[in-house]
This record gives sequence, structure tokens and C-alpha cells, in this order.
Amino acid sequence: MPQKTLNVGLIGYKFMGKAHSNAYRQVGRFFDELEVKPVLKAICGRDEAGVQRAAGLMGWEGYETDWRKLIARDDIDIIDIAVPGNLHAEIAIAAAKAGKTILCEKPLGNTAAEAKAMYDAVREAGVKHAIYFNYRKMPAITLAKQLIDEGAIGKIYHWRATYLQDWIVDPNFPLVWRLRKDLAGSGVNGDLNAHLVDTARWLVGEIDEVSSVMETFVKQRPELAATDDRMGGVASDVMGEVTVEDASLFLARFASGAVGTFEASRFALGRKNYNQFEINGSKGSVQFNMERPNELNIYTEDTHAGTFGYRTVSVTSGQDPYSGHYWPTAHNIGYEHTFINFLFDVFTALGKDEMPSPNFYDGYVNNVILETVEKAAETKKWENVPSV
Ligand code: 4PW
Repeated sequence: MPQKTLNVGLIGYKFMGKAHSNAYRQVGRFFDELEVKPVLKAICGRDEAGVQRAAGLMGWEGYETDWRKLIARDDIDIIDIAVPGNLHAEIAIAAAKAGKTILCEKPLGNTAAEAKAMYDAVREAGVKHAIYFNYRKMPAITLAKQLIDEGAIGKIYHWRATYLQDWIVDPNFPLVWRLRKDLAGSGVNGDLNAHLVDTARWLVGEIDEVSSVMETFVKQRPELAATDDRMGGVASDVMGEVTVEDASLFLARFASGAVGTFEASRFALGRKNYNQFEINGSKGSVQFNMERPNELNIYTEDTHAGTFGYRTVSVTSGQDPYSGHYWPTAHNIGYEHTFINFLFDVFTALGKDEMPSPNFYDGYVNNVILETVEKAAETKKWENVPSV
């Protein structure tokens, strides 16, 4: 039985709202040792019929159509922000002033300045905060982190990562919010590189300098007539400007001396959610691909002579991070579990009155790196990542 509960108010009810709602519903069921558990108090969205339907579907006690009203409610402890980036800063700063714990989708801000304002606001208010860099919580990635921390890979030389998708290759795919700078802040840089940057910072360390190239392949698309709760929508017959990049590639030097490559694109036909990285160290390598999320490929030099090569490990056993809370070995888990695991860590931290991780600091540093990547694409020079 939970000893304590915290009431959640979630803003946003489409793709991310669904992922977060599901995680709030599941976390206490699979992680029954949690001492503090979430209550799905209210979900918020502008379209009353849509948000009411989502509330019923996902099991929220009630709904609001104005986020300011949600934040003003005394019975809400946690504000969860799962809306496009243009609203993150305003909502987070208001929630911090109201003394709420804040969980926010990535990227934290649409600009580094917004992210700084958000980080300053939570520190000033003394509230707890976290950012949904959910892939850290994929058991195979957490296992990679453990192996690195134990020294199994040795000194890291290379980080080589791609985040590739292909859902906007069709030039008639409409101008959804992810393709509009005024709403999303950037294209694949904030949407996909943000994840790679977070994983890289977690596994390899801080990034000192970058050089980059960005490209927008399709510069005009049909305006959006109607949106869906995945990543698409219905095209209208009016054309509009694409104001973000379709591809963003960059080279990086890490403070540790390692070097890295990052490639994010939504024009990689055949790659659906190819969030993939390889790390090469002095003693071995690890490789992960989100399209095969339960596996980690591991190479170590201490293998028996004559049997060298990568081994594919099924990261699903009771000894593996998070996995013992779900099913027997090799009864796989997936994308939605990254959010459940994230909330397990968040509620564990809140139960101990500790700051969850990753949090707004990680979000702010991430935004600063992404902005430096944008700058380097413009100057066509190596750019130093400003220290925060
Ligand atoms: O954050 C990213 C999203 O915007 C996700 O990790 C994948 O790409 C899934 O949806 C989009």
C-alpha cells in the first residue's frame, strides 16, 4: 500500500500525453516498492471534447482546458509538461512560482535562453524538477552506463551515434508542429539530437566543441488541416514554409578527450526510430539500437582467444536494470517502458526528498549544446560550447 501520494496535472494529451499517462498508470503497479505514488488527478488541453475523451481513456480523475487553472489548483502537486516547446518556458516558470514539482518534455526550452530562465526559476522557487530524456531509462542503455562506470570498456575514444527516422520524406506530408520553428524551436536538432546529446553526456561526459552541417531538403509543405495523436496530420491545399532543419549532423570533442559523431535525420528511408550509438574504448565496445531495444551488443578484449567478436546480450533478466519489475527473462519490454522507468526514478527521488535525474540542469546544458551546433552550421567553423 502506498504511504503517500502526489497528485499529477498533465498538460498535453496527444502522443507524449499518452505516453506519460500510461506511465503514471503503470508505475505503481510494476514498481510496488514505491513509497510515493502518483494520482492521475487532471489532464489539460485546449480542445474540451478531445481532452475529455483522453481523460476517460487514460484514467484521469478530471480535466482542465486552461493550464493556468491547473497550476492554480491547490490539489495539484506535480505539473507535467507534454506540449510543444513554445509553451514549455511559460508553463514551467508559472508552475515553479506556484511551488509545483515540474516534469518537462525535451528539449527543455526552444532556445538556450528559455532553458536558462526555466532552470533559474526552479532553483529560485526551490522546487524539484526533471526532464523526460526517457531513453536513459531503457535497460540496455542503463546497462551500458553500468559497464562504462565499472571500467569494462576502458578509456572511451569514440562516440558514434545516429538518430534516423523517415516519416517526412513525402513532400506532401503536412507542416505539423515539429516542422515549425515558432512551435518546435528547431527540427531534428531539438527533437532527435537532443536525445543523442543526453545519452552522450551521460555515457561519455561533457562536450567542449562542435562543428556541424544542417539541411532542409523540402522547403515548402502543405499547411496542416487537422492533427492526429501520433506525429502526423491531414494536409490542406495551401502551401507553407518549412522553418526547421530536416537533417543535422555534427562532430564533437568531449572534455575527456574522446571524439564523437552525431547524425539526426527524418529523411533516412527504412530507418523508423534508429536511435543508435556505438562507443569504442581501450578495453571494449558497446552498441545499442532502439529498433532492437532489448539488446546490447558488447565486445570485450578479454574474451577467450579465437572467439573474438561482438556478443548480443538480451537485457531482460531479473539482474538487469528495471527488467526484474516486468516479465520473466526475454519477455521483452519496449518504448513505453522508458517512461515508466523514468517515473520510477522520479518518484523514488521524490520519496527521499532528492532531486530527480536527469533534470532541468541537464536540459539547460543540452539546449546550450544544441544551440552551439546551430551556430557552427551557420559559421561553418568549430564552435566552443559555452560553459553554464
Ligand atoms: O522525442 C522524440 C519524438 O519527438 C522521440 O524519442 C521519437 O521521435 C519518437 O517521437 C519523436
